[in-house]
This record gives sequence, C-alpha cells and structure tokens, in this order.
Amino acid sequence: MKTSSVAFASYLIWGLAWGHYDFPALINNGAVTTNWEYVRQWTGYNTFVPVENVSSLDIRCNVDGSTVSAPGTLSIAAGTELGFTILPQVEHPGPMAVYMARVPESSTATSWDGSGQVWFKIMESGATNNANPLNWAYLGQNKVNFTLPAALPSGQYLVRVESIGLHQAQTVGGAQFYLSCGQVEVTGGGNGNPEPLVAFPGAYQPTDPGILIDIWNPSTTSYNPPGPPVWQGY
Ligand SMILES: *[C@@H]1O[C@H](CO)[C@@H](O)[C@H](O)[C@H]1NC(C)=O
Ligand SMILES: *[C@@H]1O[C@H](CO)[C@@H](O)[C@H](O)[C@H]1NC(C)=O
Ligand SMILES: [Cu+2]
Repeated sequence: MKTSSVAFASYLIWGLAWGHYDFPALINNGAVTTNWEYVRQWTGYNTFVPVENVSSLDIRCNVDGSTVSAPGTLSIAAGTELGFTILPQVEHPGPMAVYMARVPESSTATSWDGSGQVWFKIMESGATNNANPLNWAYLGQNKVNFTLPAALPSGQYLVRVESIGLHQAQTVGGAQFYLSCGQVEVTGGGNGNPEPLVAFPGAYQPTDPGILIDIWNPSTTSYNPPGPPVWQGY
C-alpha cells in the first residue's frame, strides 16, 4: 500500500470509526460554501479530535484557531439564515450552541484573535425532553442553521459553533468539544446590544453541570447547557 493510501485509511479510521466530526463550511441562506473558505482551518482538523480542556485557548476557536485566518469573510444580512456544515455528522449525544463576537474597529475578521469578554450566544439547542435517555435535536445531523438576529449591528464578527459530546462526560475533562470559528460581515444590521458577554477560555468551568454530567445514569432526566443565556436580540 502506498504511503498516501495508508494516510487516507488512517484518516477514515480516525474520522469515522472514532465517531469524531467537525464544521468545515458556512451555509449562506441555504447555499453551502467551500470548505475552509470562511471557516478557520484549525491545526488537526483532519483528525477531527475534540478539545477537552475548557481552560485552554483551544476552547475559543479550536487548535491555533485564534491565529489562523480563513481566506474569506462572508457577507450576510442580519435577519437571514446562517449555518455550518457538519462532517460527517454529529456523532455524539449533547447540545449545540452558536456564539458571535464583534471584531474591534481596529481589526478585521481575518486577523482578530477573538480575545476578551466579547462573545455572546445567539443559539442553543439542549435536550429536547426531560427523561432518560435525554434526546438531542442535532444527533445524526450534518448541518446546523440559525437566524442572525435582525438587531445585530452591522460589522465584522467571528461566529463560533460548538457541539458538546457528553458520552464520556461523567468524569472531569471527559466532555468533548467540537467547534469551529467562521468569519462574517453582517450587513443591514440593527441597533441591538448583544449581551451577556463572556470570554473563551473563561465561559466554562470543567465542573459546570452541563459539562460534568453522567447522561447514562437513569436518574439524569434534565440538562442545563453551559455558558450564558441566549441574547434576546434587542
Ligand atoms: C488546561 O489548560 C490550562 C491552560 O492552558 C492548563 O494550565 C492546564 O494544565 C490544562 N489542563 C489539563 C488537564 O491539561
Ligand atoms: C434551517 O434550514 C431549513 C431548511 O434546510 C429550514 O427549514 C429551517 O427553518 C432552518 N432553521 C432555522 C432555525 O432557521
Ligand atoms: Cu468522537
């Protein structure tokens, strides 16, 4: 077998047999864009390996995702539908969330690192029931989409999508964070004041009830996602 075939075979084993996944492309009002054109191609993306340390910089935009740029910044109108593709699909039970952070005037979406208390949540999908087993809307899905709030001020933003795999979350550091950051320029925006604002790392603690949880225990019949509440859009 040639070396390249071996590498490809191991890629398949890591990507599929281990049940890992990532978010390579933005979806612009239903139109899938090119992989890694608007999403930062973090180091190790082709291994699909999740982040497990919520205190590390990797929790912001994945490994090297604060300093790596995507080539493009997607122009998209406030109040319309943005999304991410999921490759190959969400493989683990757990919640989905989307955060955004406004790029400072002095910087650009391609060069900003996303540091500071700047991130607000615009979408959250927790358990869809209050019973064991808990059910998850995105398990098995290969895309996630959401409405950009109409009140979102115009300007450049980083958009951070996150799926948390809770299958081994019964031990500290066992929850698996699958995440990517996209680069967008919001047009036709409003005068909203996005809040509350959090930092990554900082927003999560390893012992948050939505991160340290035994979903396999029959007495677990509810779920409380980590992080701030969703911005109400005004
Ligand atoms: C998590 O990351 C923080 C910050 O880099 C580091 O201090 C800590 O040792 C890491 N924890 C583990 C368990 O690797
Ligand atoms: C996501 O896209 C689908 C079409 O693929 C649409 O039916 C659905 O309403 C969208 N979801 C949200 C939250 O906008
Ligand atoms: Cu996995």
